[in-house]
Amino acid sequence: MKNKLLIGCLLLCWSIGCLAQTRAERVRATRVRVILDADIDSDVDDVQALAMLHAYEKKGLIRLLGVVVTSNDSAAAACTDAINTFYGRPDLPIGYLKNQPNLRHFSKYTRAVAEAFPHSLTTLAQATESARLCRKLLADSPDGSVVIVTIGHLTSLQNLLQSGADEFSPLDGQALVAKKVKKWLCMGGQFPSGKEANFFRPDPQSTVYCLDHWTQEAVFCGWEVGNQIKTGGTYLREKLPATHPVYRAYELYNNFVGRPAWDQVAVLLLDEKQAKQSFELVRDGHVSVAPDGSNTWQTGAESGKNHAYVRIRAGVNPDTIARYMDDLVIALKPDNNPSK
Ligand SMILES: [Ca+2]
Repeated sequence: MKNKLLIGCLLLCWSIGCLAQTRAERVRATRVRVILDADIDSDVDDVQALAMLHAYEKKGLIRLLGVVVTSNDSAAAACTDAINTFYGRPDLPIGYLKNQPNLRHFSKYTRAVAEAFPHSLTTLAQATESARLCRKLLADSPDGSVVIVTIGHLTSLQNLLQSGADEFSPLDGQALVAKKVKKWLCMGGQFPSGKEANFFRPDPQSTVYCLDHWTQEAVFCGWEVGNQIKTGGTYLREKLPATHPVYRAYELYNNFVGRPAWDQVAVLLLDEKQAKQSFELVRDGHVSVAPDGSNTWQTGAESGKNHAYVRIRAGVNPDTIARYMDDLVIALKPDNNPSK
């Protein structure tokens, strides 16, 4: 009798454990899946943007599938791996825009961060070609489940759209994106018109191509939005330990003078509640890009495009948004229990 009771208890515990596990798996499966495409090199906002993504993953808002590094800085991929490893994601896939003729080291912080924090990606040969990694991550995802966040120039995204069928999917890049991607969040352009670096440097043709061939929803975070939001100043210096990669990156970049949060705006949009408090979306037109990378918001005309651009909501103090961004990074404790 005692044995039967014991077996019954064990079966009950096992069932409860299975139910809990199934619920956890369901929650993980329904999180927005995110691919970040960043140019972690000449500016430091990419670093905080990546840290915010790790924070959102720990909060259960997203599932970070991988990071594409669209940069010609030779230490950018290693720096990315070091940050991912710091946040308990040493195996997070990293893609790299390969075969760049002008590969060199020029960033103020990438090599130093890579040298100071453990990581396993030590040569670029270990990184997957960026478009190939995106194809694999998209093919492995449910339909309409992925958000691509670009916070650098658009060469890798163009390569994805131009890619052909492979062992991951029989679909070409444009069809694969149309099937798997829900939305593109893009730090790029200036609104309602202007000329911004991600769109014109070094590859404006890729911007024109991506805008022409993108069929899903696209939300643009223009230069003028992040330019009002300054993070990475003395507040971050006082709150983070000096042994933190975000601390080191901002210290090396400009010693905590503060820096506009251009890239972080695109990441913040993943937190719908916070995004609604901070921003509004203008949807009365579409983005058009000239061959030199300058852009204009065309209102009214029927374009068939599902575009929007971001504005700071009236009455919202940009410093409040900056504090939210810094606090996300400050509150995020590194651990070795990744939420995969
Ligand atoms: Ca960037």
